[in-house]
Amino acid sequence: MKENTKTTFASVFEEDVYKGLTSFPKYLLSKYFYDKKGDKLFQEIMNLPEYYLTNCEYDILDKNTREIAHKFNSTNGFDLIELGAGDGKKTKLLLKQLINDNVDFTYLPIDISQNALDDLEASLHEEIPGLLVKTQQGTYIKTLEKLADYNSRKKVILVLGSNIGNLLHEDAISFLKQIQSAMGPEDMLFMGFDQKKNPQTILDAYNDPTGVTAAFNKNILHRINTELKGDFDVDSFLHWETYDPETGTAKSFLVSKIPQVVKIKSLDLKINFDAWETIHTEISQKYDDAIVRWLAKEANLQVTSSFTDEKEYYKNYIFRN
Ligand code: AVI
Repeated sequence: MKENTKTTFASVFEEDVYKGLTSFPKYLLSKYFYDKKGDKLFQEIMNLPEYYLTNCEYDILDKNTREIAHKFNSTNGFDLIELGAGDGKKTKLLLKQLINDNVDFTYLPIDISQNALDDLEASLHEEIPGLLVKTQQGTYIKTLEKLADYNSRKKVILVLGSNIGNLLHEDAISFLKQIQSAMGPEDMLFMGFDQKKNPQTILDAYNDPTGVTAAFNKNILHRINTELKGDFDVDSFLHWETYDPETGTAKSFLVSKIPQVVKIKSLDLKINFDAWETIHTEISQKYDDAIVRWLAKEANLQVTSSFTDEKEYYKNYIFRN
């Protein structure tokens, strides 16, 4: 097998894995956590007591449903567009309020997973009769391009779960800019940002004692084994989390406990690992008002209001043009 010479790839996944594992230091992209097993593990993470993000955001939406629904409403009705809708548990709080208030709106949940959308649509029909739903399957980027077409009436764009935290600031700004360019003067962006807090609380959220987060992180190696014919000995890697309270950046790593050589057949690649060498797999950025305002300014957006939970662990901000 040759080393580091491949230039043609059968898929973007192949290319990204090749690039990441032939770089120094090694890395893999966190978007590849999410195959069927990864989706399931992430659902489990969201139910962990240590993973406070989900409960905090649920509380924020639960305690402020009326006020938020009121801010979203407009005389000519609106389209509520959710990027990365998932199971919609938190959004249902808002949807129920809007239906109870007889508001004229259509819910457009967007997700990469058609399965997730089908399940969501079925549960919405059952739980919230009368709700107008138009699901859209696709990546954020592709769908954002389409968003500009929904120009007939006010758009409210929802991005929950602090998903933006998995992007470096530079990429977060590009993401916000893309949303901004699809927004008219009446439109709103409602987005969740996990906040800086006691570093131990953050470390615990990403390093649960039951090992679900470790399994989630290691799932990327299982994916390489099954999809790219790799031979990672997954148990010889350690899940490791760091948090830098100065930058607010939590980072996940997989650390090789032994010196080893891993082969990936589909990539015609052999990768050498020294003992304790790392693969960086994810960032989960934590924010404060100053960082959020800076990101907004860079993307030509303005923060017009925000909502937080009792402990101020998490915040949802409303942005406008
Ligand atoms: C999806 N995303 C916001 C999660 C996070 O908190 O960064 C993914 C995750 N990684 C480990 N635990 C949860």
